[in-house]
Amino acid sequence: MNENVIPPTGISHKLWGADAATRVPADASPTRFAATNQTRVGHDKAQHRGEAPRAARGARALPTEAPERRLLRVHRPIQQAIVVSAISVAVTLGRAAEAPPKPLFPDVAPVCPCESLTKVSIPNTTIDSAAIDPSDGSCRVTTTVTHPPSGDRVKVWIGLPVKNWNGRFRGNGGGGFSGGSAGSLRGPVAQGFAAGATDTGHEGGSGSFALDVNGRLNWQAIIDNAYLGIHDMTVVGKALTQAFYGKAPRYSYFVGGSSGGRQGLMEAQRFPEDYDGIVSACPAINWHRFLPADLWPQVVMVAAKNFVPKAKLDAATAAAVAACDASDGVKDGVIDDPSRCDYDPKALVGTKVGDDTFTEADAEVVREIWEGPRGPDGSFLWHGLSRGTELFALAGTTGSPLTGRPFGIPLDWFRFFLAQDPKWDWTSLTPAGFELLWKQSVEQYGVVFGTDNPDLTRFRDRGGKLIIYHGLADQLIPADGTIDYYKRLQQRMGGAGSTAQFARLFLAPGVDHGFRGRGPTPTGQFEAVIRWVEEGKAPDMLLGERRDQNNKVIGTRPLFPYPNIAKYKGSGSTDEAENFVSSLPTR
Ligand SMILES: [Ca+2]
Repeated sequence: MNENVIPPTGISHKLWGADAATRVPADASPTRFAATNQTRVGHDKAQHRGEAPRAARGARALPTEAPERRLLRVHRPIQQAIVVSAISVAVTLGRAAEAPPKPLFPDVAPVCPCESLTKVSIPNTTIDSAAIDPSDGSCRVTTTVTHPPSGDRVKVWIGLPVKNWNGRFRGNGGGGFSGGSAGSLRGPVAQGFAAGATDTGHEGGSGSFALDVNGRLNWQAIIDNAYLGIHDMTVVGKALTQAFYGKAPRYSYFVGGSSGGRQGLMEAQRFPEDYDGIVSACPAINWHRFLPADLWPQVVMVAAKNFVPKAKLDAATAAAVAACDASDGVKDGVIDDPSRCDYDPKALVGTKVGDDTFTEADAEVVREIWEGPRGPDGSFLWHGLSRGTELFALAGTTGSPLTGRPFGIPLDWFRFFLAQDPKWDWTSLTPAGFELLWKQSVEQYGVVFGTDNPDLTRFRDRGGKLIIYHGLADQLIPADGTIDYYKRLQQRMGGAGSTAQFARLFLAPGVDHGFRGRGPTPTGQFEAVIRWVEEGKAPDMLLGERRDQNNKVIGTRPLFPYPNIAKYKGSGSTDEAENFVSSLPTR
């Protein structure tokens, strides 16, 4: 990572990073775009080695699940220096009781020594090394892919189990600007998958790769990161799998969250032959729109000359939850459907927040953050953060007197992709200037980075299956953008029924970008997509779990395919899934 381009804000670029830890509950769970609250300081050497950050390493985990769990890490309002970060998704392979997927080929064994894979010929690809990893006995291959005449270098890491290959390939996604990490292979390889990951052409999580040494846009690097690197990884991974076992993988899966979720959907849209099943968590789709929108809270505070402290933001979130919690029939600290909550922050004006008093100006800032980016004429640009969602990740502040501290990834987007000036001063941004740059983002990068094409005809026609899931209290990527995309998918692919034959969306109330929070965290997504692909059994429900600090399950709730919601039957514990039924929301 080029330290010179780290924003002075202290915000970690690892945010959506592949290396970011996923803190998935002990034996369950999902993939995510990890949001780690990390400072630059805490962002230790282990991450550069592709390992989980310190906090994640301390988490309890089954050996085979550890890397999966690392994936996600959710933002937790902690101290100031905290930044929400990453998002690397990983779908966990499941609870302790659930065995790894059964082998598809009996008695399969490598047909050549690991080291001999250096002789495999793949177009435009150099095999840098192939050797047994002493830590787990798997065959690890590192390769570099290029795209002549460009001199780009896309690093690809492949892990191949020497014993007990299950006959499948699994591609693993990254987070933020990071394409992925070698460390993400460990869990899937332990589960018997041939697995791949890639740096998508640049190291680290900074967006500085967008500019070449002359300060001009480096389109090859941008394209490698936006879509080509993941496809390269997939091609190389399948070729090496074939060479090592003498058989192609029977099925291939992609798992990712946040940027990884975007990568999964990108594959379905651009390279539908690559994967049979895709699990896409809190996907960073609509990248060209939501990412610049992530700077909006700072633009609002600058324009208002009113940087709102975290305590007031938290007070507004808590007040919204208190006002709207019970409207879904269960008072549990979770707003099941934030779109039905219209709590007005003006109700807080005059109340004490610590030694401070909530003002009209504070209420207006919160209102504009909830509303989302608007042009100076009031025109809709993008969705805002939902009521009940933690606001500090994007409306971060620091210092005394308070000043804004933007989230690093959107800041990099403005600096390197839009203003194309590493020294660009975000504090100079007016609402009118914001609209201009937002529109530039849409026009200049929509086709490359947007990943919002709803035409999945080719993916569907070859039997592809897709599970998307998103937390409704996502503090970095509003779930409304994913809902928009899914609705467009339904329209394009023949309606709700036809779409549900191959693509389903599950929304998780009250959970954030790291799949933490008061709400139920989805579990079993990866098993579900495998079952869907290989046995034709579509997932009618994902089990959501809530865990305490000791990782003990303290509540379960069913999650049904969108637009269905879980409705309380009216009797029995609201912490038990069996007391909820699938229902269509009434409006
Ligand atoms: Ca509730």
